[in-house]
Amino acid sequence: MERTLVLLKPDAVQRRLSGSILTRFEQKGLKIVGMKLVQASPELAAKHYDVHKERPFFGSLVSFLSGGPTVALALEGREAVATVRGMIGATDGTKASPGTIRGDHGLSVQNNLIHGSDSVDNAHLELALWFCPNELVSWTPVDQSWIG
Ligand code: D4T
Repeated sequence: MERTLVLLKPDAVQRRLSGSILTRFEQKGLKIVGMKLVQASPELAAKHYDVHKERPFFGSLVSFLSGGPTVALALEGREAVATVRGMIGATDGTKASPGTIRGDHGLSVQNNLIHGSDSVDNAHLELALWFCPNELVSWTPVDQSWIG
């Protein structure tokens, strides 16, 4: 079982899409093991996007992610990292396939609604950045054996 970090970014929250996006993950069979509403500080947003700190869009990206509330999710399941990335779709909403979250809901590159960790190693780092260990809950859904 893998765990991955998902962020419903401020545009998803502002556009009242949090519930419908979360429903997709629940219906897929992914298990919520952490969930909270966070007003990210610019410092947290900058740490999250540290890999992009030399890029020209970094300042604007940090302002965007710290510009409103974000829903932080820790999701668990088999191949959770790749599964979530597939459900999210390409970075640019105009390139994201129909049926993906970005493909169904946006045209923007920066305001692209959602983040999902891109590797198991990054998932570990990002979960530690957004959640304290005691905020993650290990539990067994009653239908687990039917989900796989
Ligand atoms: P995240 O990290 O938010 O899940 O997005 P992706 O994994 O799909 O894309 P990314 O790391 O390449 O980009 C991170 C973040 O930067 C924004 N962005 C990206 C932007 O504002 N301008 C740009 O030109 C690019 C490439 C969008 C997502």
